[in-house]
Amino acid sequence: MREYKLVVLASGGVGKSALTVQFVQGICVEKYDPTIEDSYRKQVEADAQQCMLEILDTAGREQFTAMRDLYMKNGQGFALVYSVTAQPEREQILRVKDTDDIFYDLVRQINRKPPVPGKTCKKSSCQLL
Ligand SMILES: Nc1nc2c(ncn2[C@@H]2O[C@H](COP(=O)(O)OP(=O)(O)OP(=O)(O)O)[C@@H](O)[C@H]2O)c(=O)[nH]1
Ligand SMILES: [Mg+2]
Repeated sequence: MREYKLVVLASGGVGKSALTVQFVQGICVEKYDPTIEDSYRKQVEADAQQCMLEILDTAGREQFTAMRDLYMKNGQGFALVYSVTAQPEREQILRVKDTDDIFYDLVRQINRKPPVPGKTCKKSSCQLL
């Protein structure tokens, strides 16, 4: 089974852990407990195949961000999270895309761009490394 290394990134307190735990465990975490680093595994069917997601929920707070270079090197797909409040576009995007789950989309994006041995994308705008 193919494994996908997904990394959830953002500044502190915007909801990375809440988003990740909601996806992996289906529960809503209301308590704010700043993350140092948590990793989760979840088997899902995405892009018509069974796959194992390894999701790294990272630290947003500055004092816990020493490992950033390492998980950026090892990760394949990155979910950049930001806080959205009262944005009418958000509702429109969810309606048009008919989706609420970014992790399936990351798997699709990784599948579309298989890694080329010896080549690394250096573009700052490139999400798949
Ligand atoms: N109302 C509301 N609260 C949210 C939402 N997402 C997260 N929260 C709350 O915001 C607080 C911070 O959420 P976390 O998921 O812990 O934030 P984080 O980005 O993981 O923070 P760090 O681990 O410090 O980087 C928690 O109390 C959550 O319950 C949301 O979509 N709506
Ligand atoms: Mg967190």
